[in-house]
Amino acid sequence: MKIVDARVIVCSPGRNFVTLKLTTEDGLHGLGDATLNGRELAVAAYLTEHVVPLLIGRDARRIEDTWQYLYKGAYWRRGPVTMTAIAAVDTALWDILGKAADLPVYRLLGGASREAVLVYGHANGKDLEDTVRAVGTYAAMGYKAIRAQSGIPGIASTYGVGKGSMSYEPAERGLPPESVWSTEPYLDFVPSLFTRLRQEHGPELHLLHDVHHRLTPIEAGRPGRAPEPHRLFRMEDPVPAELQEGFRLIRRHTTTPIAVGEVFNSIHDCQQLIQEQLIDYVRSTVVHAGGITHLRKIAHLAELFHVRTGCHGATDLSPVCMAAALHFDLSIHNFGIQEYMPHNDETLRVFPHHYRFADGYMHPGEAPGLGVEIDEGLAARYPYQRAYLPVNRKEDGTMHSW
Ligand code: CS2
Ligand code: MG
Repeated sequence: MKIVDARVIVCSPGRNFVTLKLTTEDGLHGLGDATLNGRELAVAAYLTEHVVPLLIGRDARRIEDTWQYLYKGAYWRRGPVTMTAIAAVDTALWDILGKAADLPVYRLLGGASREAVLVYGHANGKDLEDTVRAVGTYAAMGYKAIRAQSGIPGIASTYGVGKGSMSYEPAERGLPPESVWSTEPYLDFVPSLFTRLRQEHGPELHLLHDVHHRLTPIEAGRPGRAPEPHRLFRMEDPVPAELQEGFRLIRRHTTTPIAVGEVFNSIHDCQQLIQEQLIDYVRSTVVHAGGITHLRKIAHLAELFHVRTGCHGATDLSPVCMAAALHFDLSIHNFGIQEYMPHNDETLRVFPHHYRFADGYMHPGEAPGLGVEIDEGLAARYPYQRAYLPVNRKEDGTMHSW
């Protein structure tokens, strides 16, 4: 089953997406997401210039061997651009294999370990009461798990707090906007948010919170410890994770479960975190961590150490990645939770898909392969537009995030 065509499709139906489409001699095709927020064209060029020529003529069924060939054969290993490119190839090959076998990908991965995938939605508010209302809106839509992010008195703009719509987009078109961060008002504010949320919404909802790498390990102990009586499902990205041993310090100060890893691209980024049981959820997902093949290895390592998965699922991950993540989530034993930020309508039209949400859970559907396609004609109507994530500085002008 030789690969005869490999094409990179870049489109921007509200935000930029890079998609790899592989076609085999039998006329089957598979899709892989290759979107790296704010650096999209680097991956597109890596694929077009350096990977596509290696794929033509290869047997599409040799998924593991192709992964190893692209990873080890390049000499230059790891890194977000490389691993996103490899992920796109890997995802497209699983899609093709599913179509060839006439089975949804989760069945190729060992079958369903659960009936459906628990997801969390993003409730954002400009201030505390607005956030309390937003959590209520998500609960009314059936979400069982909700991430609460709020504007903070004393901080002009807070990353991760949307601008009122259900599908806010963290990247902004043009050159990167800058925002200013101040730790003290944040630390003072966070405990009141969770006290108020439990008062209003009771004990049942799973409540999550994302710190977006803004703290040091000792600072992170406080927003972990203070809400302990309110049982946070988890605190995400308390600190940047280049220094994996830094999480030892957080562990000493709080029993709130810790999630990290949306920026990880390989098992080596989380090996120590997992083996020392310094985290509870690993957030890496298909598109940025080398595809389904590599993410399964991360999950299997994590399973040995009581760490569960919690795949990144923001809008910069295309519906192709979302579908792949749901097949992965449904199949692996140590699944924890899946992030879900619905895409805008244009994106959903460009990527027709079978996955669905109902009552707080998602399912990838039963279509062969991933169950997602790309409407190339429609995609061509949305050309690439430069966009960046905001840059964050401290009040004295120093770049933030250590
Ligand atoms: C966030 C994202 O979804 C999350 O948890 O941290 O908004 C993230 O910052 C973006 O996906 C980065 O591309
Ligand atoms: Mg996050």
